[in-house]
Amino acid sequence: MGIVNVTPDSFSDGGRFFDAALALDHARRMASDGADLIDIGGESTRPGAAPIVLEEELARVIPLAETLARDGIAVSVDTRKPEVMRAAIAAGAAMINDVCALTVEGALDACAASEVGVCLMHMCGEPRTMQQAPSYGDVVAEVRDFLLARAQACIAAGIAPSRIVLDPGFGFGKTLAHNLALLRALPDLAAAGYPVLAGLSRKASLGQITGRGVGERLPASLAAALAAVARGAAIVRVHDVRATVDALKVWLAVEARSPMG
Ligand code: 7PJ
Repeated sequence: MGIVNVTPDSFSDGGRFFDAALALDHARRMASDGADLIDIGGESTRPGAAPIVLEEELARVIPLAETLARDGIAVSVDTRKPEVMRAAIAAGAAMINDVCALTVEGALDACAASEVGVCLMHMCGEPRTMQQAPSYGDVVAEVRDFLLARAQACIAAGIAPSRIVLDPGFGFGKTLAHNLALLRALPDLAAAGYPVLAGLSRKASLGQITGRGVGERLPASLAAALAAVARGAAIVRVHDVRATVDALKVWLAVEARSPMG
C-alpha cells in the first residue's frame, strides 16, 4: 500500500503532494512501481495534528480517488468521517482505512451499505494528544481485544469477515517499547484469521532506534517492512514503494514464496 498524503501538514512529506497534479503523478508512479493499493489521506493524523472540516477533506481526497479508480488503480481512503467514506465509496474506492476503526457514529453503516474492504486500526486516545503518555497493562492483549471487538461490530453491521483488515496502529498512542511488543506479537494478531496491515514507514520509533530524521529513515523503514511481513503482515503501508517492493521481492525469493503467497 503506497501512501499519498494530500495534506499541507503531514509529518513526513508535509505539503509536498498538496498540489493535486503532483499527488496524481505520485500515486500513478507508486502504482507502476508495484503498489497494489494507493492510500489517500486528506486529514493528517500525525501526533499533534488538528482536525479539518468536512468540505476541505472531501475536496482534497475525492477527485484524486475518482481519477485513480477510473484508471483501474485500487484506492484506499484514509478517513474517520462517514460522509467522506460514502463519497469515497461512490468514487470507486476499494477500501476504507479508518484510524478510528469505524467507531464514529454512522461509519459502520456507511461501509456496510457497500462492498468495500475496511481497515480497522487501533489508536489509544486521539491524534492531538495520543503521544503524551501512552500507557497499557498488556499492550498486545488490549490491542488485539479491541480489534477483534471492532471486527465483531463490523460483522454485526453486515460487513462480511472477508472484507476486514486489522492494524495494530504503530505510533498511535504507543511508545517505542509498545510498538516493538506489537511487532513481535504480529503472528498472534495474524492468527485471528484476518489480514494484518502494518504501517511503520518513516515513523518516530524508527527515528528513536536509528537516530535519523524523518527524511533519512528509508533503510529503517525497509527493515521494519520486512520484519512485519516475516511476522505475518499481509499489507505494508509505505511511502517508498519501489524500494519496499525490491526488498520484499528478495525476501520472498529467499522464502520461495510467490508475491501474494
Ligand atoms: C497509519 C495509517 C497506520 C493505517 C497513518 C503515518 C501516520 N493508517 N495512517 N495504519 N498511519 N491503517 O503515515 O505515519 O499505521 S498516518
